[in-house]
Amino acid sequence: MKLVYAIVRKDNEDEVIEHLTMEHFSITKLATTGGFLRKGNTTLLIGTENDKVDQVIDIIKQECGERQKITVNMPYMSGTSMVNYTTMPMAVEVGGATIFVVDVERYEKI
Ligand code: 2BA
Repeated sequence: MKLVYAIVRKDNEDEVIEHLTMEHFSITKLATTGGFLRKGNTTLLIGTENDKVDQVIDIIKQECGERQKITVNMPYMSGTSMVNYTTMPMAVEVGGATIFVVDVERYEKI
């Protein structure tokens, strides 16, 4: 058995959850925040048999779309004599999903 952690954009969560549910996968949805952009994203936990992991990843790929570059204004501190916060435009890739697959040592429903 495997546990799939999929970090997806909020924009895509409904489609991913709907598609996975239709294919009879069980999901737990967590509201999470990306450490870099400090924006809300969604982490899905999907426990499944080893031979179904590829199907889960295919569904996530279908529903999350391509990665694309966006420009964000990142705050940074400039100046030495006094604290002066300003912003700096930076290209960041968003879209798609970040997926971790881990082994499940034990699985029980009590
Ligand atoms: P965030 O941490 O908010 O990152 C958003 C996007 O910013 C990332 O997209 C990446 O393109 C860029 N980015 C992240 N850290 C960066 C850095 N130190 N320098 C420059 N650019 C950086 P994704 O890679 O698609 O990640 C989307 C979200 O997935 C992340 O949101 C984070 O919540 C999670 N994530 C990605 N990789 C992870 C990892 N190795 N471990 C844990 N969570 C991860």
